[in-house]
Amino acid sequence: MDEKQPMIKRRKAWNELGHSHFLTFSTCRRQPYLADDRICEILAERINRACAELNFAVLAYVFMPDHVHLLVHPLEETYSVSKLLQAIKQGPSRIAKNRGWIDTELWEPGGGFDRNIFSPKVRKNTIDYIHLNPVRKELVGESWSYFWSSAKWYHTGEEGVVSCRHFGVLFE
Ligand code: NI
Repeated sequence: MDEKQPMIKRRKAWNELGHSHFLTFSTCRRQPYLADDRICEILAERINRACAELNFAVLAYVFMPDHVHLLVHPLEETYSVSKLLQAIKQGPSRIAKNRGWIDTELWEPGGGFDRNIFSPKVRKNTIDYIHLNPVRKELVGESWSYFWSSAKWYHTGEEGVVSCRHFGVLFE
């Protein structure tokens, strides 16, 4: 997360066709729970499933050890970001606790942040921002060598753990 990035609390955001949503949510007390690949795998699977069921496309994502950035685009006029977040977050938390991988909740209480994105330029900048997270934290030298992100897919076309889509019209 970058405090300089202006964000709107989720309850103040609104749903509107044509907007992408830049979602950010953190682990409980910013514990590095997502350094555990087992939890990341479950999270990726839940994102794929929730987006398919609720008709969202993922434009970009990164799983950092203590937070997640997800840029999604609703494919239907009526949609609920809070339902999407619930569908994404509940399962991994329950499973990680049941299996004894973590001893608190997985996620920080509250919805995190949801920023509406209107313009192609901001959408593109947001994708770059997401992909550069692991570089800024010096986890990797190049964004596309980070496993838990869509940077590699953007760079090489090789499918990552979360299925992403590109819509040219959103960037024109
Ligand atoms: Ni971040």
